[in-house]
Amino acid sequence: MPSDSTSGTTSRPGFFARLKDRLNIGKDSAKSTGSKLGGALDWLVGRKLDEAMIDELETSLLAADVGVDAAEDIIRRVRRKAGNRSVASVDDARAILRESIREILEPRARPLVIPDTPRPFLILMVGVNGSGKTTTIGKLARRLRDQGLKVMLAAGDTYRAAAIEQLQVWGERNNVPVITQQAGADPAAVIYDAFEAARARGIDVLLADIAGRLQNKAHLMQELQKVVRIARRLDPTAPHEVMIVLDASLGQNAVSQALQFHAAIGLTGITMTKLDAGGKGGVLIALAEQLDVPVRFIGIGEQAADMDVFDAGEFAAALVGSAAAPPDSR
Ligand SMILES: Nc1nc2c(ncn2[C@@H]2O[C@H](COP(=O)(O)OP(=O)(O)OP(=O)(O)O)[C@@H](O)[C@H]2O)c(=O)[nH]1
Ligand SMILES: [Mg+2]
Repeated sequence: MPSDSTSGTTSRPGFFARLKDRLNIGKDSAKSTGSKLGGALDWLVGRKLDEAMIDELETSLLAADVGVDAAEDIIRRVRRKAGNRSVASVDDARAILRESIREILEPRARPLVIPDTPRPFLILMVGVNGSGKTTTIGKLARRLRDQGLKVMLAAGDTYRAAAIEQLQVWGERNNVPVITQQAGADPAAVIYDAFEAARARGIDVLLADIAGRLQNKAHLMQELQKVVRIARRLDPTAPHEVMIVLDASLGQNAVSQALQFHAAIGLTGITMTKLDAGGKGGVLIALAEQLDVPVRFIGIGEQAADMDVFDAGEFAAALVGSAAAPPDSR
């Protein structure tokens, strides 16, 4: 039975190659500038780092959604690595940048591990509307099921009837049960009932979908807090994972969303979606810099296979447009 997908290893070797393509910063675009981080490094070659180069690097980092604080951190690291020597080649420049980025991301690359207890292991999926929560639940359900775990879904987004149907489609597609109530039902009650059903049926992992949009943000946060409170009546250690789903194409807004949800309910994991759809990727570096919450998965499309475990080295390489191997092993 495959058991790698909650471990640190990437199950599909081609995944990060596809990410690189979709971030559109591969070799072919090496001459372009702007968000194409790797392509902005040609000017470094054969020169020592000077202030004009640092300015240019900072501009390309900001264009890739890295954010001011993280850009400064990267530049500090690049300065330290480049030192006083001149940069030998584009590969050398990329390796320096890639390593600087990897160092920042590495502490956040902690995969989701489902331990043997408690059961059911409750995962709450949170985030603003349209970020990809329901899709991520579908992808994760398939992944966990493929590991041999018994999975159940709870349709806690009762705000729209279509949200319940969307979850049912994912359930049918992956052959996992979905607990629903009618639209307008209390989400905390849906999740409470689903938790009891999951316990009775010997389910390993219960994935709970929750609305991303309510009358206002305060109301949304109150609803989430209520869900947590009610779940704890059945298991004081629940929820066992509070995963925020963030749309990478929102850039720095994704970071402020994460900070707000973290302050309101306490996050234990992050999934970043839509890195294929306008998300520039640098936002993950800004997140890593500002929030000590593990990045679990990244999404590069709408299908079940379009999600994989986050890997700091592979991601940094895709972002910079270089091979992931260390320079001395090439
Ligand atoms: N391109 C791309 N599209 C994605 C990705 N993840 C989700 N989507 C699409 O984004 C749209 C919104 O996804 P949902 O999963 O419905 O988002 P949600 O957070 O559940 O939204 P609400 O239920 O409205 O709060 C859908 O059309 C998904 O197919 C991704 O990684 N890449
Ligand atoms: Mg949804």
